[in-house]
Amino acid sequence: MTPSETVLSALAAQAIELPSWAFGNSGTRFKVFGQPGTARTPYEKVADAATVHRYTGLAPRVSLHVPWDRVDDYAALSAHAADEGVAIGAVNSNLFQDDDYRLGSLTHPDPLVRRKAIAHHAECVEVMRATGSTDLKLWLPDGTNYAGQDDIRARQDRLAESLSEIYALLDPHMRLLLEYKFFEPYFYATDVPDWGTSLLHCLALGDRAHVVLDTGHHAPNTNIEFIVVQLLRAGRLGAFDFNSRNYADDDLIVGAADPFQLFRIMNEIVGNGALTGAGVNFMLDQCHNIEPKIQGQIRSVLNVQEATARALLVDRAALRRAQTAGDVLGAHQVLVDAYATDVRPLLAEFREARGLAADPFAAYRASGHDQHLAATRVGGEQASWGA
Ligand code: PSV
Ligand code: MN
Repeated sequence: MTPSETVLSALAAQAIELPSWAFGNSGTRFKVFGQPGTARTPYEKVADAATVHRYTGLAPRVSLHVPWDRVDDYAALSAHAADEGVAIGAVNSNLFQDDDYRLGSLTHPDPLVRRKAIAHHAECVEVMRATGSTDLKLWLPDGTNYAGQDDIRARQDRLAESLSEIYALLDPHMRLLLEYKFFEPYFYATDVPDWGTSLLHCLALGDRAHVVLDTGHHAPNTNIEFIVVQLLRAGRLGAFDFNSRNYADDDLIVGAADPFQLFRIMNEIVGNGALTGAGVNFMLDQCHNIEPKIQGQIRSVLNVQEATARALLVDRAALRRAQTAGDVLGAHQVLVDAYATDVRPLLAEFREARGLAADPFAAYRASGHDQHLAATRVGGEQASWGA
């Protein structure tokens, strides 16, 4: 294969998983804004995700969040996804919206609350069986606000025990993905604050437990690509939750705040051969509070594709030579050259060769689909974060 054939075949294999919740209304603790045409049911969220895939060819799966996406018949939801041309991806449990979880979920001092939180995962595993999903994704809001509020060590022990019960619920082909976040909603001690804590629990669970790296879940200036390399090296990078942050867990469009960071992450993915076949699920975890949702998701997957194309253009032989020679700025320049390349013409050609629009974002905006949804999705209740 010529170098450009290698780039094109890598791009052709790329897959990004969309979050169902990106298609419902969302907001901040100040306000949730409704938008005309917002999906009202999990079926409509899946249809919107499929629209993103039809325009971009990049998003063949959609993650569910339970109970937000609770339906009577998950097999029917899965069949609907297949009819629309996509599949159900990861199933996210929800441990952050129940009164019982005020003092924690899987770490709660009361065994009855822990039991309830574990049982919720049995429901999620049933959803996985019915939909063909293979990834069970957990994020714990658990933590404490005050020194002495609870025993830090005991919480870790309870967490390990709860996780092992959940892990035992999985079928042999299923994985457990454990996300970390350094703060919020509690601020003194978070029970899974970082990749190291998540990794320790995953290592104790077994080889089907992997870490989820949400790009919005780090302190400012954290070197995320370093974490990517560490987890790849350990064989435990299970997934990304891609988004952008300016200040906190902003959940903005991936690549919007810092496209160079996204490039640096994808550079490590490509350089370490993890774009495909390494078990990394490239998911988005975003909310579109003020921008149109389908357009926001199209923009997002195209941003990831552009960053990937640039990463694929890095001259790795030249990079290695410069690194070996100790040529500090020469090595840096190799990366900057790839990052500065305008990959839009290459991607336009690539898409057209696959029967897609050269510019899927512009094509979608011109299609009138948003207006069609606004005119036809009337009545009922729009889906919303937390509903
Ligand atoms: C928590 O902030 C998180 O990143 C987890 O992935 C949740 O499931 C998701 O956000 C909810 O939007
Ligand atoms: Mn996340």
